[in-house]
Amino acid sequence: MKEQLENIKKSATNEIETSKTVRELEDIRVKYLGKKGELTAVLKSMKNLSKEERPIVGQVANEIREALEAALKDKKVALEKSEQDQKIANEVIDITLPAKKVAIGKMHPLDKTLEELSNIFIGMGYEIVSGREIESGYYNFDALNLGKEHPARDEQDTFYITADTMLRTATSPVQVHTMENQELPIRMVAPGKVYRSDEVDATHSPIFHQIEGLVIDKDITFGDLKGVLAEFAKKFFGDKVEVKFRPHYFPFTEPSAEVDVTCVMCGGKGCSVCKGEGFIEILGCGMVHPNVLEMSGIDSSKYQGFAFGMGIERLTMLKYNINDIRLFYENDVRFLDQF
Ligand code: 2NL
Repeated sequence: MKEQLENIKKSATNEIETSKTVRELEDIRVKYLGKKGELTAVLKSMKNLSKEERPIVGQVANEIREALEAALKDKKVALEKSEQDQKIANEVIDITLPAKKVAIGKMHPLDKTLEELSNIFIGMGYEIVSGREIESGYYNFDALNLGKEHPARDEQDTFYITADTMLRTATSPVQVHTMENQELPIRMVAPGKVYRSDEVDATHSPIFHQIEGLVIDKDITFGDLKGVLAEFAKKFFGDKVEVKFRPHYFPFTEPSAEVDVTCVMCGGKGCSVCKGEGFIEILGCGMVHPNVLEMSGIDSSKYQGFAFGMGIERLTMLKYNINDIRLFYENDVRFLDQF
C-alpha cells in the first residue's frame, strides 16, 4: 500500500509540474484528491489494514495529501500569473504603428470664392440677402426694364415653368424685392444660383452662380460706384491690379460700364487668357436706371443708386487659372484637392 501511495505521489507531482492551465490543474486535483480520487480511494481502503499498520500508512497518506495540496496551490499561483502576463502581452498596443490617415474634406472652390466675396462686402458694410429661385416675369424681367420684346425672354434662353413663372436668370429679382420691401438706404449683395438655357461647354453651364450688389441712398454718384468696385477688385485679385471702367450698355443701369483688371495671368503683357488685350473683364455695373427705381416705388428725384453683377464661376476661373467650368461640378477630388 505504501508503494501504491508513493506511485500516486510521483505521478500526481509529475502531472502538477507539467500542467499548463488552471483548468488542467483542477482536473488533476479531482483525479487524486476528489471524492472519487485515487488518494481518497487509498484512504478509504485503510479500514482493511491492521491496527498497527493503519497509523503508519495514515501518516504517509496525509503527508502526501498535504504535499499535493501545497504543490497544487503553488502551481495555481504560478499558472495564474503566467496567464495574466500572457493576456497583458497580447493586449499591448504598438504605439510605433503609423496612425490611419483621416481624410478631411475641403471647401469647394466656388464656396471659397463666395465666402471671400461675402467677407469683402460685409467689410464694406453690405448686407447679404438671398431670395427665391423661381420668379415671375415681372421680377425677373419687367422690373429690370427688360420689356416684353427683350431677347433674354426668349424660350431658347430661359427655363419657363409656366408662361409667367421661370427659374431666375440673375439674382436681380432679390434686389427688386428688397427695394419694394425694405427701408432706404439699401446696401446689399445677393449671391446665389441662376439658370440659363445654355448648352454645356468649357465656359457655359445651365446652372451657375452670381453675386449682384445694390446701393441706394441720397447723393450716390458714379464716383461711389468706382471707389467701391476698384476697392473690391484689389481686395479680390491683389493690390497690384489696375482697374479700368469701360462704357457698356445694360437696360437696368444708365450709365453702365464693364470693369476690367490687368490680366491675372500675364500681368498686362498680353497672353492667351486675355487674348492679347492685357486686361480681362470681371463684372458689369452702372447707376440704377430711374425707371427701375420708380417701378419699385423709389422716388428717383430724391434717391440714386448703383448696382453690379458678376459670375462666381468666372471669378474663380480667373483667380485660379481654371480653363473648364465643368470641373466645378464633376467633384473629382483630384481637382477639389488643389484649392
Ligand atoms: C453682369 C452684369 C449687372 C446689375 C447687374 C442690377 C440690379 C438691379 C438694378 C440694377 Cl435690381 N441693376 N444689376 C446691374 C449692372 C450689371 O450684371 O455682367 N453680370 C454677370
